[in-house]
Amino acid sequence: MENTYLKQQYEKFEKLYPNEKEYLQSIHDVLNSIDDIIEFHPEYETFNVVERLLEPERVISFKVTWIDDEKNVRVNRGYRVQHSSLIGPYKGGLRFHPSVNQSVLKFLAFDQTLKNSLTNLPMGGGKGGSDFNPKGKSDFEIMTFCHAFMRELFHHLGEDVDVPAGDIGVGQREIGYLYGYYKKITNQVTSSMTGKDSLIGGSLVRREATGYGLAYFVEALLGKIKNTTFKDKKVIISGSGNVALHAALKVRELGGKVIAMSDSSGFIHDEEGLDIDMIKTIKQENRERIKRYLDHYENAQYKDESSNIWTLKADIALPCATQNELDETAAKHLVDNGIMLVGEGANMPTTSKGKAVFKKHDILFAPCKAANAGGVLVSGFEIAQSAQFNSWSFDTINEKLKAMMETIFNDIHQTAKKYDKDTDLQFGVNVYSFQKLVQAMLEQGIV
Ligand code: NDP
Ligand code: 2IT
Repeated sequence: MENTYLKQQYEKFEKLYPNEKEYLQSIHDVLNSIDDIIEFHPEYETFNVVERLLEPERVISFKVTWIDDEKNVRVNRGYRVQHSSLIGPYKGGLRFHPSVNQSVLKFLAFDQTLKNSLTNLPMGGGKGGSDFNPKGKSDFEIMTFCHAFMRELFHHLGEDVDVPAGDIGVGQREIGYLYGYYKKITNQVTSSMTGKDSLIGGSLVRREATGYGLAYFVEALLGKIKNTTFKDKKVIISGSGNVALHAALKVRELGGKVIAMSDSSGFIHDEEGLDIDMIKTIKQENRERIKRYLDHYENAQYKDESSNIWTLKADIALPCATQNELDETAAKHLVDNGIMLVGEGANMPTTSKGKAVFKKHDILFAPCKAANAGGVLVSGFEIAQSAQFNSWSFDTINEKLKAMMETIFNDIHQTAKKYDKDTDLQFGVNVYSFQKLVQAMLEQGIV
């Protein structure tokens, strides 16, 4: 970063939030891109847009008290970061994972604000969650916790205020419990949460949207830049949750071969291609470890260390588990093994040094804010359908999703080209979304 104003701002945030390393990482990533265009925009400093955009509008933290199956009284921390309402109500998922803290949620909320601006729907950005660990909890405990969490969070929600959805550890089951309780205590049936089952007012394709959207984005990138497709490409996908599974299903449909997938304990590998339906049954329906795949396929291999998935040889890598899961060493392994493209399904899965390796070696890179925007896009469709008192068909939504992922690709690619950055989509996504938000900010004066 060269620009003095940007450097001062970054240093200010470093001093203010020295322990929030994920948040600092995500803002550094964006400021680095803005550094290349700020000379054309003196108004950024005049109106101090950087500090105004980086600082969340509101950070809410609360205590969640609940009772487990053994009648122990348990306490967890709950949060909602309402980052920006510049272009609409706060919108973004809830994460239940022991690693959740304010830094993680601030980075996620900041990135969500930029991501949501790509969708052309009126959605601001937010993120929330808890350090509650859903692993090993009974269904009753999950429901009890969701109710206790919502007992605090409901004060801050509303269809025109803040509309949460799912993220790690929060899927359709948890959204059902959260939404049911919200409805009970507010006596309102509104689109105050997305990701619901279609039976209770949710949208078709929301479950599939992030993974499918990632595959559509990568397919657009492959076609436009390399004149090729997923067909016959070997693909590694980390994670085996909502995003990873639906990415795998769509990659398979598009003719690619998924040779490895993981969970937080380890990864499975089969050069002949994995049975994605079996993984779905194991992980989604039975909520078991991915290792159980070996019970059904003796020829597959299982290794304990999930990060070693990146030592495999493949054409395409899709990190779909969590932040900073793909570091410099992993990136070097992928490059040495001839990787052609990396597409980020998770939020910030590649470390800054990992990204630098891919850039140095001209590896095609689909950055998360764009590549995983399909989930929140279909959340936006869910809000639209509720407002219309209507529901759209699977095919209609799927086609809209595909078309919008292609539009997002074009928008950020054009931005990169405009500034002679060729295929640097990391630059393209940061600059495109930042400029949009600054415009929205300046429209509204100093508020
Ligand atoms: P899920 O909870 O459904 O799945 C998460 C997967 O990642 C699981 O396989 C889990 O393994 C693995 N995982 C989680 N934490 C770690 C860790 N610390 N180390 C290794 N593996 C880990 O979550 P989603 O699929 O919804 O989310 C995955 C990523 O995609 C996240 O970064 C999320 O923010 C992002 N995302 C999600 C969207 C959505 O609509 N759901 C939208 C856009 C982005 P295990 O089973 O062992 O826990
Ligand atoms: O990171 C994300 O985009 C999500 N977890 C989905 C957010 C949403 O509101 O659907």
